[in-house]
Amino acid sequence: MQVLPPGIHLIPGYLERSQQQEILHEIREIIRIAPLFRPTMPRTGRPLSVRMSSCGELGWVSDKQGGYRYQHNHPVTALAWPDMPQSLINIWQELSSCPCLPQSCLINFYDQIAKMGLHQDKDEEYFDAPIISLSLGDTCLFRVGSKSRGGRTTSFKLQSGDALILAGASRLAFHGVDRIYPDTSTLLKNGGRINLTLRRVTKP
Ligand code: MD3
Ligand code: FE
Repeated sequence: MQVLPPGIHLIPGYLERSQQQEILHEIREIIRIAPLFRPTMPRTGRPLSVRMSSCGELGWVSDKQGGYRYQHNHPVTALAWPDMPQSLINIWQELSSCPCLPQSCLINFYDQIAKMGLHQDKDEEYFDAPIISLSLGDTCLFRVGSKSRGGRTTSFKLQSGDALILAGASRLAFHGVDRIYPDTSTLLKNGGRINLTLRRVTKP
């Protein structure tokens, strides 16, 4: 059993296989309306290896000109983001211990070679609510550190169906995804990993 930094709670196997399949079906419907896009880094314009979409009232986007931000519309189609499925709202209410509603579900898609460098999630204007993360598909190696860059880090695997709660002292910790382990799940027919992060963005 691994000791996680304060405020991080891992619930291995939180979602049963049938629930994972139901959520995956809902995410596929969302992506049909709001296709995965590849965000680019502020200033450099360098593309991320992760492709993204969102549902809920706000979605996270990034590009060379505008930088990291939440906005009401998809950056390519300009349509409003699809509604957040009730199944995800229910999970937020079960795990978040926050009376507020989630405003955004960021959908990250990793192919076999995608990764995400160490970063902080600080584009929200409200940090009192936790972030709830759900993993679907191939296993990844996840890494979390402290609020300052360069501190000690802890690594652990996230598997399909796992839930992670990021609250309190860990809410502003540096974190990233070092690698995807190919062919470790049969949930996604073409492999890869989907991570969903449920978020409160504005002050309730
Ligand atoms: C720890 N996603 O979307 S989820 C992100 O697996 C992001 O796709 C990763 O980092 C992924 O911003 C990690 C778990 C996670 C999410 C937010 C955190 C861990 C966190 C915020 C603070 C500390
Ligand atoms: Fe993050």
